[in-house]
Amino acid sequence: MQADTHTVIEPAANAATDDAPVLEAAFLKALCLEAGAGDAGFVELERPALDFEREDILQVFPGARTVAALVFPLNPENMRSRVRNMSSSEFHNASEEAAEVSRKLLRRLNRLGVRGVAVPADFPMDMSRYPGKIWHVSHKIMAVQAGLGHMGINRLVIHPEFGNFVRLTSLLLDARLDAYGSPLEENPCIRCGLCTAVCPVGAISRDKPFDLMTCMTHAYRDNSVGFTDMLGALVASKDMAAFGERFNEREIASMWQSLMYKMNYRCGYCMSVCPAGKAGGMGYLGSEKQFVREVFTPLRDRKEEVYVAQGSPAEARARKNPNKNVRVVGYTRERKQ
Ligand code: B12
Ligand code: SF4
Ligand code: SF4
Repeated sequence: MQADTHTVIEPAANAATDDAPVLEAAFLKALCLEAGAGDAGFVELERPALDFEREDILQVFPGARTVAALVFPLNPENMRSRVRNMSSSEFHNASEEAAEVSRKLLRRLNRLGVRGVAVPADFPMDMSRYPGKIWHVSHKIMAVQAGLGHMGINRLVIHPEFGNFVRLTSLLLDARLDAYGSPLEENPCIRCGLCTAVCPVGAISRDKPFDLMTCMTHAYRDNSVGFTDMLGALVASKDMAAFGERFNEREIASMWQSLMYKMNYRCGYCMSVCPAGKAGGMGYLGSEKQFVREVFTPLRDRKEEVYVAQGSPAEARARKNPNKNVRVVGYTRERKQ
């Protein structure tokens, strides 16, 4: 369908109870794909599954009536590479792509009389709420509700075609649509357990909730938590040698890079090893054995620093792997490593 052959449906022709502009869902989806999204789906704001999300969404845009969930495929081989800046840069590039496409879409929709807000895929977030919930829209929930995929055991949304290799974002629109998406009947997760096995700190398990703090302590070391730790170490260290015990040269360089450029993700292995979905399936490279040898094992055995809280189950898990240099974090504690 040509995206520019349809415009707004007259509100009177629809069941809408207010004077919101009404769009055809098929038209809006075509517009999203034409603008560069890999996939798109839509959710009405009053859906009960959004009860917990609605207040924050209305804070962002009081006129919001519809959420357009957008999917931007990531290149799987960047995400699987053991040279991890390949995956960090792919994340950032996809976020920029998502922002550009969202802005383009809003300009087009504005000409049709539809207003909206483009929500960032990730950062910047609302630091006035730190250390609380600094994001206002949970893109994973929007994508699931729009029928674009389901969360797997790794808590990432797996799209049937692109696997979990997707950047997600959302547009909040004041229009209503003639039809909305609904969650897919099947979850693409094949419950292979590779994500639980590769996580260096044991943040993912089949039967327990995702351990946000454990993941954040390690994967987001070069974010605000690690930065605060670094400031604490600076204040508490009597000289450069003492500071060097807390932050080695490699760690300082990594933090510098995050501050100067964009955040360096320390991990994301649970995404790298996921073989679900069509794009993930290609990861088996013809054979599960080969996939484990070429993707899973190099990440599991990668020599690297791993960040954990003292005495935590994450510390015990990380210490079992001889390839990991376990670093106990927290500037309030005395420690030697
Ligand atoms: C906060 C956040 C994080 C946090 C928490 C992760 C999480 N599971 O929520 C941390 C810092 C740990 C994190 C890490 C990562 N993230 Co992140 N993150 C977000 C953010 C900002 C919000 C996520 C969210 O909506 N959480 C709330 C709900 C939906 O999450 P949940 O999975 O249900 O988990 C929660 C519940 O289990 C709850 N919970 C835990 N225990 C209990 C117990 C009870 C009783 C209850 C009720 C709830 C509960 O706490 C969990 C955390 O909030 C989004 C961007 C956005 N604005 O949406 C990106 C996002 C989810 N992140 C993303 C990615 C890629 C990552 C990383 C791979 C980054 C990296 N390279 O390290 C890792 C992967 C970690 C993982 N396996 O989930 C992508 C996911 C893409 C996809 N395919 O789904 C997103 C969507 C960014 C984007 N635009 O693409 N992230
Ligand atoms: S790695 Fe396996 S178990 Fe984990 S989310 Fe992907 S398919 Fe599911
Ligand atoms: S990003 Fe790393 S630390 Fe966080 S859950 Fe995934 S594998 Fe574990």
